[in-house]
Amino acid sequence: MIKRRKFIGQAAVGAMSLSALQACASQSKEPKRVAKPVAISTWGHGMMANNESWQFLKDGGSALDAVERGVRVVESDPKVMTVGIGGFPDREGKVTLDACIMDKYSNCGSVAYLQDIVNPISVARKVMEETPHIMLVGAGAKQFALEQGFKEDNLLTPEAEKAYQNWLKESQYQPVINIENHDTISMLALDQNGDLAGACTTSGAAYKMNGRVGDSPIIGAGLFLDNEVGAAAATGLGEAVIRTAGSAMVVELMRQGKSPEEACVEVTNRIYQLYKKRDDLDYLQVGFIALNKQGEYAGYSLKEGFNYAIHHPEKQELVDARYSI
Ligand code: SD4
Repeated sequence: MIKRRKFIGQAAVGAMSLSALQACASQSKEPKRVAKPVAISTWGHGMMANNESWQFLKDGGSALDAVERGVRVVESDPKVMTVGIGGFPDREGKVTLDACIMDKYSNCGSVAYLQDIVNPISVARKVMEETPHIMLVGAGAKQFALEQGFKEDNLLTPEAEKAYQNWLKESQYQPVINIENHDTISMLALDQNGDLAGACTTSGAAYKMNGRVGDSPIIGAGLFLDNEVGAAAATGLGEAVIRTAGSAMVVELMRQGKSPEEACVEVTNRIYQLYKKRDDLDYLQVGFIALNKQGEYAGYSLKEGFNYAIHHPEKQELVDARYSI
C-alpha cells in the first residue's frame, strides 16, 4: 500500500485561520502571462499530453482538437495507472472511466462509469457532437461508444490486477489521492484564435465503491470554461470538488477580476474551510489549473505534491504548484 507523505502536523493545519491561509496566498507572484497558443495539464503525464496537443496548436489547430488529442495519449498509455487503460479498478475489480470535454461555445460532452473503452474523452466528444445530450453513463455510454465504432478492450492490465489483488488482502479504502499516486489528467488550451477548450479524464479514485462517479465527468466540477473569461479544471478528491462546484467557481472568480492563481487559491481555501469544519482533512487533496483569455495561467493545490505541465511558444516545463498547507 502506498504510504501517505507526511505533511505539516494536521493539528497545526486544522488550527490555521482563514487569514493565515490568505497570508500564504498573498505570497503569490505577478500572474504568469504568456503568448498564445498555450496548453496546461495536470501532473507529470501532462508533459506528454501537452506535447501531443502542441502538434495541433502550433499550426493554428483548434483548442478542442488539441485537448482531445493530448489527453488521449495518456488514456492510451497502460503505464499510467489512473487514466484509461491500465487504470486502477474499483473494489470489485472493474475499471470504470469518467471523462468530459468542453468547447468555446459551451458545448460539452461527458461519460461516466464507462467500461471497456480505452478513450473515454473521444466518446465524450461524440456525446457532445452527435447527441442532444451532455452526459451518458454506464451501459448506455458503452452502447453508444460501440455504435460510434469504438472498439471493446480489456482495460485491466496485469499490473493493475496485481495491485488490486494486493489491495484485497486488507481491503481498506484510504485513497492517497494526488500525492504519490499521479492521477487524473485535466487539460486546458488556448489556441491561436484566442479560443479555449478543456478536457478531463480519469479512472477515478482507486478501489472506489462500484458505481462511484467523481468530479471529472461533471461540468462545473472537474472542468469548466467560459470563452469570454477563462477555463479551469481539477484533480484530487472528487467529492470535495463537486461539493464546491470547484472549476465553475474558479472561472466565476476570474470573471470577477481575480487572476487565475488568486481564483484557484480562493476556491482551494474554501474547500479547506469546509473540510476543516467536517474534521475531515486527512485524505483531502485538491489541485486546480486555470488559464484565462489573456494567457495568464496557474496551478495550485491544498497540500504539497501537485505539479502541472505548461507549454507555450517560449517554453515547456513541469512546475511544482504552490499550495496552502
Ligand atoms: C476523482 N478527481 O475521481 C478524480 C480523481 C483525481 O487526482 O483527480 N485524482 O475523484
